[in-house]
Amino acid sequence: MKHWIGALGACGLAAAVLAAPTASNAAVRIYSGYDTSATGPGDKPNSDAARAAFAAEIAGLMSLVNSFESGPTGVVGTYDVGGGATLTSNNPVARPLTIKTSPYCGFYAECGGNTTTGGRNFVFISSVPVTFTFAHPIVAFGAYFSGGEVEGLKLTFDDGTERTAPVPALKGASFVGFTDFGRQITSVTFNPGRDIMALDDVVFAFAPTGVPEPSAWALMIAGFGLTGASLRTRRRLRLS
Ligand SMILES: [Ca+2]
Ligand SMILES: [Ca+2]
Repeated sequence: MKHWIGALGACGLAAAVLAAPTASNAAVRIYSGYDTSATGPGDKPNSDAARAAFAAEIAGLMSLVNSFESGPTGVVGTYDVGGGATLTSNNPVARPLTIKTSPYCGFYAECGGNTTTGGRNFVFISSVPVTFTFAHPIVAFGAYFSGGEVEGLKLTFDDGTERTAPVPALKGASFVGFTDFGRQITSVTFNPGRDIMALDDVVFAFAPTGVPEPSAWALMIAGFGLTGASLRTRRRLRLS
């Protein structure tokens, strides 16, 4: 879901944008956790712990979450992720981008690739890479992946470098995220190899210099604010 907020959240985010990353963070860091026997969105503690650690590191930056619950489903071609970000298939003719709805039990241990508590939708990935393109550069990216049977998850950045997260072959659920505060990242490609998988609950944080001009904030910030509130709520829920 792309979130809408009130004025309070917007104020908090406007302040948060001013917080620059620290020098100690200027390196690639990968966060990953996996749960081989995940049975549903609420049954993936290792993945959730990885996401919590990732969320804590980007807490000072403007960020956005999309759980694919409020957009179109079925074959969608290009998906508007929000914040100037889009998601497309690298082979849109043979394997156009498709949003599926759980339950879909063909390839996922949890009987559906949705990892959103209370949600149903997820990105279906079948043997063709998918690419996120960011009009406003990002410095952090993460998502839940389900049904993976390839050894390691490969993420390619816009400069051609590739990161492989140490996630083993499994059919359960995993979270993979990275921060790279030293670069401006304008695209991230996820290559599933020959696998059929799912992707859901993507989260990314904008580079401070990539944030839109203040004049555009009034239009854009409404989509960002509850993201932070949502992350804080999740953390509170985990602590309780
Ligand atoms: Ca979802
Ligand atoms: Ca699979």
